[in-house]
Amino acid sequence: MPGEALIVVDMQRDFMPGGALPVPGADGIIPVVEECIRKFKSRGALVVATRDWHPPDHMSFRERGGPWPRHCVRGTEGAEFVVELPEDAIVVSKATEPDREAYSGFEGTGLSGILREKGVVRVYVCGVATEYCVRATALDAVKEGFETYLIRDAVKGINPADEEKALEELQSAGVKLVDCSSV
Ligand code: VGL
Ligand code: ZN
Repeated sequence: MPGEALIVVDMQRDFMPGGALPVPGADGIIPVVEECIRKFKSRGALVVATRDWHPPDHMSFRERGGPWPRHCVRGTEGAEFVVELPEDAIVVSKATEPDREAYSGFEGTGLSGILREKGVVRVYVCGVATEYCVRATALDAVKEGFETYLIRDAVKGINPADEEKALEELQSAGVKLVDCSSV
């Protein structure tokens, strides 16, 4: 429906099993995410895909004292999308500056302006990782005033306990949980 956007968070090779920063089982949600994309596309919703798009010397990498192995370096194979996206999908690159981390797709990307300009009032979030970039993106969506849904069977976390905690926090913040089959 017009007024709706699906936000697909960081479905990139490095976050899949075998990648540089694997989210266990994340390849299992690929078909579900693709089904969501088809559904939303066919009902005229906007499809947004965020991507982690780091410079080679990003501050979040271990060699700079950060918490993560080097991942999703811009232009590399590891940063490529693993889901089929519609031609008119809006691609949002985040955490593109060496000295700044950004987990949220809204952070430093202009995404909220883009969505408002297109008349979006309701967003559905899916992708990885639930307790990092999905969490931050959904929380910012609420803060920006969008009616926010999280597609429970189309997200995956790194750590199950942290994922569960994030889902509870999101619900307290007003995010509603749905399944791909019920949207
Ligand atoms: C992410 C850790 C580091 C994510 C990105 O997409 O959730 N997690 N960079
Ligand atoms: Zn990252």
